[in-house]
Amino acid sequence: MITNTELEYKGDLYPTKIVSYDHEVDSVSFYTDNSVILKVTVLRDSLIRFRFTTKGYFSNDFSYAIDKSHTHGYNFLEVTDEDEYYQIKTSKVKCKIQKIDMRLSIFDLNDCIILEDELGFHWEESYELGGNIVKMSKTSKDGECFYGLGDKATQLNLKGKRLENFATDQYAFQKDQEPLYKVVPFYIGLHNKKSYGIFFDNTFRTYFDFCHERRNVTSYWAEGGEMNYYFIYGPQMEDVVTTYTDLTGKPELPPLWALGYHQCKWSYYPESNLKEVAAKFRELKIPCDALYLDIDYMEGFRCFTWNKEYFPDPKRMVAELAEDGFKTVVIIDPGIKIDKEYFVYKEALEKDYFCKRADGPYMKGKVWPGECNFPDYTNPVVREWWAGLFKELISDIGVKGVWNDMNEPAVMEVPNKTFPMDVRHDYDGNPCSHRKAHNIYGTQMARATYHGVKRFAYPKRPFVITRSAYAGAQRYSSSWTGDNIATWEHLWIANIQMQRMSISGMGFTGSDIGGFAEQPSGELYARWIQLGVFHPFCRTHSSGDHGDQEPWAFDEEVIDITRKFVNLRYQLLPYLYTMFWQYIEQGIPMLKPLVYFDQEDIQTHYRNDEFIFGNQILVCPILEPNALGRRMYIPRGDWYNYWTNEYCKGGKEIWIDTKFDEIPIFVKAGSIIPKYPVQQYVGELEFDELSLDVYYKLGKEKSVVYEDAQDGYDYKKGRYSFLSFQTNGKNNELIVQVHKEGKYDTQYSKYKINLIGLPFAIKAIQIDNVEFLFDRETLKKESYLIVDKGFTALHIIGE
Ligand code: MIG
Repeated sequence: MITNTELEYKGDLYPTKIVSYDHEVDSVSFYTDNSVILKVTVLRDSLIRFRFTTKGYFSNDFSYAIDKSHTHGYNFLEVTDEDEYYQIKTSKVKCKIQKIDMRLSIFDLNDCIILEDELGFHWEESYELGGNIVKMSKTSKDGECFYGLGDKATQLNLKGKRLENFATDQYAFQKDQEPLYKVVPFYIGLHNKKSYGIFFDNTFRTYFDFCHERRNVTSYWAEGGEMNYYFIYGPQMEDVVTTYTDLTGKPELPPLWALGYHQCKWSYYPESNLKEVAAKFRELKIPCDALYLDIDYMEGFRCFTWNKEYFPDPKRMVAELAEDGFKTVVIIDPGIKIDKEYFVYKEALEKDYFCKRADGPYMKGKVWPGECNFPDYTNPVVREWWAGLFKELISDIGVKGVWNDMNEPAVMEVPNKTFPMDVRHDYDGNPCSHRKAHNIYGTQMARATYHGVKRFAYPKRPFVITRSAYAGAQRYSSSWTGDNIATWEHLWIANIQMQRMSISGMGFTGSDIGGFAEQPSGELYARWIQLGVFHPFCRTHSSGDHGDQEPWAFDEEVIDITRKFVNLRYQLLPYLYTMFWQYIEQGIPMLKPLVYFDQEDIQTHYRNDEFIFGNQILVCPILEPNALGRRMYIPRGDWYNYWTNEYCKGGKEIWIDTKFDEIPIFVKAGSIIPKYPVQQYVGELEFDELSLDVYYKLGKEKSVVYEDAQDGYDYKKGRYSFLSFQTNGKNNELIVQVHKEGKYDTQYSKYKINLIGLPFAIKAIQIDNVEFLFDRETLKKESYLIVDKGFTALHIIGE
């Protein structure tokens, strides 16, 4: 482990003078006389890879994180040899590499400095283990802020922090605790109103220091592997995040039910208990789409088996739940019980699929089933075998989703909580020790699980959730933030973690609502549900050992609040689904911290609590007990209070009163928010109207609505419906224009248009230039219109 003095370490080595370079297509390589090579690859005008070796040659280029289908190609590339430096210029940036010491700096085309080496690349040789500890330091600019890095339990702006990336089962983690379950070595820097990103694609244990050790220095280093990082230029944070997400990949659309409300506990058993939970949801009319089986459903915690005493006929049970609209999701852990009678163990042993120690014996560790061996998911043959194991669960029994836990990997009763570092891994044909494979083990497990579930769920879409993840895991799986605690502080943490995951490419994430460890008060649970319905993944989960955490474990008021907010989530499903579609298509984060929303407003740089849900809804949770309201920052622009429809001008901090059954929610003026009727589960109702909440604004605004069959793959063949709306508000007129794309015909035939904030009384309405007859009195009272969906222009004309 490296301590505070890493940058001053006397034994550090540095590149010497550059003695030659060559340029081949998109790559320029620079050679020093001490065998360092820097290979600069221009993937896009604003995406440049920097890869260093100290050996005089590069080892095989392999990454689990990079999505092979990411788009690359640049418009312009020019390499020039100046007196003191080489310059690589694209249509977005200039990169200068100093001849004397290989230090580099990057400028935009107006010569504004974006990123600059301090010591730059340096390294420490590691005699014991071989290879290098690779290090990088950059100077930090005045007022520079830092964001990203996945699920860190600390302030959104990482300035002043040192963070560690080493996937760890961190039960009941605390604020600022490091490291946690996931590893996303990607950060965003922001200074002079310009954003850039750094993705340090190195799976060894990594550290990031954002002006913690030294005020003007940002550094990052790894305990092994290569100094291999990608620089992404913005200048908008959106450009950085979407480019990063494109590079490391996007998921496919989840089935819509996966965006519903999920209920989990450790554990629901036996069958009658699970059925009671299901019945209670329907009785109380709290929508719910998925129920989870934690480890007790298995026979002695053996994966792919069932405890027949608790669940005598899983297939029948799963089918009965399905009839009532519930999908069943089951947990699967990586530890395979050492048991000669157990088919999974026998097969893996026979085929030699388990991880081995350096000297040959299988890696043995204790987890829930007792002594276990662990499949080497970094071996493609093992992944294929693992995928095949899901046949019975998915095809025969009808389970709809799989939950991968303990895949950091977690091992019990050992001080480092995981495998010893000498364990060997295939690493897809690049054999290595656990030092290198540790951080991606969980992702490779989730990947294998995803392929299995997908294969057997076909033609439906798979659903997978994982606890551990490395950058790129979003291609395969959703995730949750692990074992949090039922405290107000953890509600604060969850809010930030989800925003951070969202801008770190891994948007389909949620926290254990109410807290996993310990018992939430009704008030805390209510406040958590009020936030949780705005997280892409929305699940209540608890350890179950200190009382119940279903909504009805609390009093009537909390039950009503839960229903009200889960109902709201179900109404907003088309909005949420559209967010998801923008995420999978364009890499746009589903949750946007205020700094992402408006980086030019420095008021946003240190905000933590408020965020934008999708593009148009501003949400701010209540994070304290007994709150009668709170202070919050309304970002620049025009907003409406969701509850009162009152107009609110942004760009200021305000106090807002709230009731216990509300949290501050604002809608951007000009928006059109689509809503479905409340359903108890996705697909319960057939309905003939899509509600459109139209918020008047003086001027123009765009809104979009993506829909499809809600499951299956027809959307990839063009069977989707994409509506783009443009609102244009004038002093005495509101125009709504619609453009439709796609071959999917939605089930409804009408829009119910709710007019909000009109500054005038309506005199006339025209649809596609034809006078539309309406009942003045009802319109005045209800302020909505029912209109056939086929129109292209709606004119609302004032008195
Ligand atoms: O050692 O499966 O984070 O969600 O309920 C605990 C039991 C193992 C940890 C997971 C949690 C799950 C629990 N698991």
